[in-house]
Amino acid sequence: MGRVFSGVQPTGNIHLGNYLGAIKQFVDLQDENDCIYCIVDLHAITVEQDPKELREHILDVAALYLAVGIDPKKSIVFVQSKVPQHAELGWLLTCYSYTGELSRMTQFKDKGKGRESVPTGLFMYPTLMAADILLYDTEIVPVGIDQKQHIEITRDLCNRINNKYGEVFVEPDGRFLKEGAKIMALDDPTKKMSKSAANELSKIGLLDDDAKIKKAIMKATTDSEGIVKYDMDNKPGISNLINIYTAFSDLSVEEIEKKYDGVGYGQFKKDLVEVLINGLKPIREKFHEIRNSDELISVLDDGAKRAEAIATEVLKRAYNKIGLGY
Ligand code: AQP
Repeated sequence: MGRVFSGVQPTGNIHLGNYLGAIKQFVDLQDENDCIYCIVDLHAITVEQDPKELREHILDVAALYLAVGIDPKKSIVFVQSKVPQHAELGWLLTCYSYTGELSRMTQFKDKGKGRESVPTGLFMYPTLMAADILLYDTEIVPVGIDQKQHIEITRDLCNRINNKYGEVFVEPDGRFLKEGAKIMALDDPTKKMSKSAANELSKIGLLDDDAKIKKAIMKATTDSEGIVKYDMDNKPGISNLINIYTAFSDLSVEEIEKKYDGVGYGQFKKDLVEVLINGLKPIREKFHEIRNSDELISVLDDGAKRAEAIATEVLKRAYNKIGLGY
């Protein structure tokens, strides 16, 4: 049994990458561990957000957490901005971080690309993420492989402070799924699937309707070979689709290759559409049941209370060791 923490930004329709890379693990971990799952709205404002949409997206992510199977009786589910200790510890960690290491973060470089000046919040994203994790004495952080660098800087900050002041924080570790952990954009399989991508057909949201799922898969970029074979380096498009197929069916990669040997991409894609529609339908139905219920708000209120109780103790420990306050 270990302490698990992770979060998702309420920045849009949660897609297959968020689900298969991260959220599916959240559900798997909750029976054996002490899990805390957050909707990280303070992270969302590192890029521009419409206030009304942001509020909607916060509740959407919360409802999706429950719809995919996170059980609030087993796990704490809450919204980051409801627990002020995240921002407090974020500031503290900022004081122990260096501009050099923060400027090497690929997410910062990607999101700031081509801009003369970027919001400071985008630059300090990793120290707030480190605070989210360290605030709960977290041992395991289930995230997509794209977050590896952020986990490393969290560990560095943890060790830097522990080496200076004694045992302040628990050192966390990332939990990444190996095979197929990163789901790529459907229109360009060299880029990761992303909520903020402009092309709607680059992604499939867990709440997308059947017609959109069909259109995105049928138009997904593959190659001209027509051979259903897993080879991420040379055939990233079809390999990405195989990853999605295997995650939503009982078939292994080898079984899928065998099933479509000599058949071509057309039938493969048609079957994948069916597999996805069947896999996402129950999630969508559950989501609509929960989304506007009072139950959702009471789960979040209760989660924030339970999270704050833990966060208060850890922050107090950090302040005492560092000599803050009196
Ligand atoms: N394409 C992906 N494949 C696998 N895992 C992914 N994750 C994101 N994209 C993929 C994982 O989903 C979790 C939640 O992500 P997030 O919302 O905190 O931020 P993100 O990584 O920045 O996700 P997006 O979709 O790309 O959002 P935007 O466009 O808003 O920045 C994380 O564990 C992440 O690893």
